[in-house]
Amino acid sequence: MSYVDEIIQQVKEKNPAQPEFHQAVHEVLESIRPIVDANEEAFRRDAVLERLVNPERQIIFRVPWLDDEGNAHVNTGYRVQFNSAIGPYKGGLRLHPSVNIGIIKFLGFEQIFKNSLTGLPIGGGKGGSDFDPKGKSDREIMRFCQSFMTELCKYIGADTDVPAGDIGTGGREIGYMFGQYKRIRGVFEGVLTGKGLTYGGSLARTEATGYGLLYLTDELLRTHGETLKGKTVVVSGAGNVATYAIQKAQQLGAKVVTCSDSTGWVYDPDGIDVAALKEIKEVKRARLTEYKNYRPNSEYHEGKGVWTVKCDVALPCATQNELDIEDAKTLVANGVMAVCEGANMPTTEEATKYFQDNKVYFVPGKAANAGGVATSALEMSQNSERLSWTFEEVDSKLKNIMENLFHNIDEAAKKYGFEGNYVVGANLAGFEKVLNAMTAQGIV
Ligand code: NDP
Ligand code: 2IT
Repeated sequence: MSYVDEIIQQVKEKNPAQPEFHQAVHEVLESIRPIVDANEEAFRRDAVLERLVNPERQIIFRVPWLDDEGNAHVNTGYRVQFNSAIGPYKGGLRLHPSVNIGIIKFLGFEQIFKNSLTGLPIGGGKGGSDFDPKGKSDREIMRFCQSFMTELCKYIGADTDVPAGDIGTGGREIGYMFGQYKRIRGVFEGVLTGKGLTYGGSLARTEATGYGLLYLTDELLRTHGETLKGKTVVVSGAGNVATYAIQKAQQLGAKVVTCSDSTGWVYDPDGIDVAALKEIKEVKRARLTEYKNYRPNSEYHEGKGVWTVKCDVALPCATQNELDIEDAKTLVANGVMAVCEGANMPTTEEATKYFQDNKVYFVPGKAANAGGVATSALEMSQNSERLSWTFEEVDSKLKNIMENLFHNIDEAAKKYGFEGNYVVGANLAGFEKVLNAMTAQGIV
């Protein structure tokens, strides 16, 4: 059995009931076969793949907190410090009832290669909790965040591990966590990114993942002689990534006709009203059912359905495996030209292959959504030099990073004989740098 196949099997055996982690490992290891096969003996001797798929450290802890009635609740907290070959661990914190160790490991594993692709010095990590922020009061959120950080603060720091936001963790949660870190550790340092602007946050970090996704999508289309102007775009999600993806797509001349949350989806034939979306989601923290009150011409549907809408470009920006083979078939039948992932692993492996077989340009999340973490790294730089850059400065750096990133994965795909396969290109380019750093640092 080849080394790659052996490790894929080993990961499944040693990590049972972690299907998302298996999926992420499978996709990456399949892609890097050309490098592994060419170096099989040396890689086996140095256990390169075993070291790649086993996190450096996994921290699991109890998070007790009190609700507004004084009742105690217990959630589980996680931080997986996956790989620090190229820099301090970096990656978000997810707060969602579906969180478990397998989900955090899949996200942490993806983060290694994503962070490598940004070209910035950040290693891979991820964390979170099975806490459900929905329906909680502001004080309950604060008490949860404080309890979570009371334990997590022992393991993180500006030069060791720098968490940030992800699903369920936005500016409010980062603020409460930062306050508790500072209080316990007694240091004001850039230990988290996505901070508020009055205490070390970076301009454009809030917008960065969505904007970056569109800078990359625009560059992809231009490379193929197209632009976003006049294109119909379908977006899923209604959170941080989706909101700013919609905004930038509109600025670039596209018409975005959908968004969604976990209960339903909106079709707005006149184009999504971003101001209304922000008010519903960021201010009222309400459901998308409210959207119709702002836009009487729009439709609200229960359940899943954005992928049934005819479009040129599809941008999944909600969660993992939200776009399956049936969705892919519908999108292809409706003439989709490009699919770029704003979320992490939103497309199943079967659906991904279907897009590629049908000549749809497909860019995986670890490349397409890297603008968020890249801008987090820019926030770290600003914190280190105790300066703040202007919005334009950060935004232009972000644009540059995304354009370079796209050409790097395009080149890597060509170099190894997989022209146009951006999944393979992203995994190979991301892996090359991590491998180089791991090799130079010895067996650690
Ligand atoms: P938010 O919490 O701001 O928004 C998430 C959105 O996705 C919400 O509309 C939510 O609906 C929906 N959603 C979440 N889980 C599910 C589910 N299980 N089924 C259906 N819908 C769901 O998160 P973000 O926008 O920050 O993150 C979205 C995706 O982007 C995630 O995959 C994240 O890992 C990825 N990402 C985020 C980055 C960032 O900087 N924030 C950077 C790179 C990637 P509801 O409100 O009803 O739950
Ligand atoms: O998935 C991701 O890249 C994020 N949630 C952002 C991580 C970060 O450290 O900004």
